[in-house]
Amino acid sequence: MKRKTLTQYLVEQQRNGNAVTAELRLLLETVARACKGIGHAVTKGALGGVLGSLESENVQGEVQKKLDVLSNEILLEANEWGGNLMAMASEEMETIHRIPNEYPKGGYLLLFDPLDGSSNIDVNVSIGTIFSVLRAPEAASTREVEEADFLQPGTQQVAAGYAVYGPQSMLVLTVGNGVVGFTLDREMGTWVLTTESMTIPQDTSEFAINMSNMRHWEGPVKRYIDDCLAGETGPLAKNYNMRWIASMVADVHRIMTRGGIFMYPRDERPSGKKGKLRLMYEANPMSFIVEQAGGAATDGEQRILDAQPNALHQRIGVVMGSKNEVERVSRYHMED
Ligand code: P6P
Repeated sequence: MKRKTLTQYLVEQQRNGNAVTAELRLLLETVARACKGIGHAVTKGALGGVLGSLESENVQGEVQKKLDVLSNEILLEANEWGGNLMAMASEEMETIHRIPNEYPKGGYLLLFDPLDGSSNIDVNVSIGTIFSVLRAPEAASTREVEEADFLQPGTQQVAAGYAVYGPQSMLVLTVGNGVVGFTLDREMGTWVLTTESMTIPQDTSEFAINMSNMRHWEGPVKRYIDDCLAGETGPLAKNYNMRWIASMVADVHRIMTRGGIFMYPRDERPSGKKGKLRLMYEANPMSFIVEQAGGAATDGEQRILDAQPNALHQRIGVVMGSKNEVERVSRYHMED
């Protein structure tokens, strides 16, 4: 059976009159090509001299890994000249990156976490790239694009995706018409369609959370996890399993594949009041993908995609995955 390539899928979406314009198709093909480049650097590991940390810190105050910076550069260089973007924003850059004047500009804004799960790079555990596409506001075509132009709710995304660099390299994408999964054919260097329609089971018995933060959680989260741990004799009347890879892309990809609930809730620490994960280039793209696959994504109570951003690098609590389980967690918050 001849499988479709990413280009064939995007051309079909363009012909079906979905939100995919020729400009968006070219943008997504460019991002996918850049993810191949990042995956290649990741796979080389020590042979590529790219493991380990730099002396520098990113805007989040996190020590930057060599691959963080390299991945960011790969995405910037790949997307600067294409003519489909007004600007880019990245976890690794404090301010937005405007398209240099020597290049043509286009109608989209690209946001990304170039290499999510960096703490796993040096220990050979799956990591990934997360990206989100917004339309640039009309007004930005007659003036210089500003950070405020990026501060759109997640419902405004026209596309979102992630690449996961694991035993297979996979690209998972939505353009608002369901979720598709591509596997990298390394011999041909092609993203090949391997899952026509990714859907998340509505129910689950598997939760993902960093248990070492338990003493900092708010009451509803503590009660929910306690009830999960109580198993079949407890109020939820079923035994739960637990996973935590500490790489959002890998944890969410597992949930996209077999269901589950991923939680990085806000907590009672001063540093945790807003949560750990970033809204614009982690929570929003992953929420768009999860919802398009029939799942749900909240900050524990409110739908993430409805959140009105007020800062490019703002954080948010994240609870996402199997719809009925996410709604269960919301009920724990309502009881509070
Ligand atoms: P912790 C990786 O640094 C990340 O941003 C997500 O990919 C991941 O889910 C989370 O942080 C892991 O955080 O506190 O468990 O190391």
